[in-house]
Amino acid sequence: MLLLHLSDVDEASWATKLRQALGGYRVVRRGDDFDPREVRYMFVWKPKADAFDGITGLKAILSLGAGVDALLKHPALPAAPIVRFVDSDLSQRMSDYVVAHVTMHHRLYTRFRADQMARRWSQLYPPAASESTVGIMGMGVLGQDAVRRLLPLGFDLRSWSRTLKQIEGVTGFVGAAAFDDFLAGTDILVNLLPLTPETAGILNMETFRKLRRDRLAGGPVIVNAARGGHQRETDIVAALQDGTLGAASLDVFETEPLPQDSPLWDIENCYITPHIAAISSETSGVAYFSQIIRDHEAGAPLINVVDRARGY
Ligand code: NDP
Ligand code: OXD
Repeated sequence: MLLLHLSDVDEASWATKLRQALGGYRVVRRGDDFDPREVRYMFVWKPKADAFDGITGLKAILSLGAGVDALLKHPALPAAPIVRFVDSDLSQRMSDYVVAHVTMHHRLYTRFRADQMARRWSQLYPPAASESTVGIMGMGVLGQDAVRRLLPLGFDLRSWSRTLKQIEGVTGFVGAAAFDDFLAGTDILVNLLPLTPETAGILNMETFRKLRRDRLAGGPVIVNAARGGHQRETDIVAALQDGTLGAASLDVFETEPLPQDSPLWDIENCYITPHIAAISSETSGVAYFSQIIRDHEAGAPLINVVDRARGY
């Protein structure tokens, strides 16, 4: 039996489609009449505190989110393996966001928009893409897709990850010891890390001060599409105001929705989107998770299992 516990999405629609995809396999929702001891799979997004009450026979927890940081903090999380969402549609959407914001900042959008508003004709040539370095933190599923999309645009690319990823055309930096070198040559810093104790708060003033300053007019830029817990918003506000950063694109926030009184709303060179960089598609999600259940029921091992010790 599969139990859905999805918040903030259309759970009824997911249930209908999963029932169709899984044929005779029983799919239930909270409020249905079922014995929790018979639940073998749970499909979750933002599960409530009591989500796992009475569930004793789980084979796997299926996470609608690619990021599992919040799930791992659930106080009653069962020990069953967690399968996270890995999907080419999700990767494509995230890369769309990354490419849009990287190219916008590379072409000095903030500066020329301000000039237009002031009816100012002021020529300034942005560096060529090949002279501009995009540094991507996190070279997993999303980071690798992002570099695949950025490479043909001609950017100089560098990556930072825990273990070395050898990708043609991308200079790889590994671990804490190489972090400063990675930052020193980066003009546009893109964050696609998972939120873990090691990566929490990584987008802070100390990090911003280490970025390359002499390439992009206005200063280096950050693009955060991973988690709000990666950023120190008071530092971002200060860095945007004192010129340590030329601009920031933020899709995620320490508190979501971003509070009305956050100073970030009013900062001209801060580009805010409401955690929409990449949504998990119902169509591909249903295909992905139903296949996982079918395969696992037929004896195949689970795929894309979260390493709880690593935190992602
Ligand atoms: P992956 O698990 O595939 O990749 C994580 C990458 O981060 C890996 O390259 C890993 O290194 C690296 N990493 C982890 N810890 C460290 C560390 N301490 N130091 C250096 N590198 C580290 O994740 P995804 O690419 O699938 O997703 C990344 C995040 O994107 C998710 O966790 C989620 O928070 C966020 N997200 C945001 C969305 C949005 O709409 N805004 C939508 C979907 C996801 P290594 O390769 O060596 O293991
Ligand atoms: C995710 C997200 O982790 O949407 O999938 O943030």
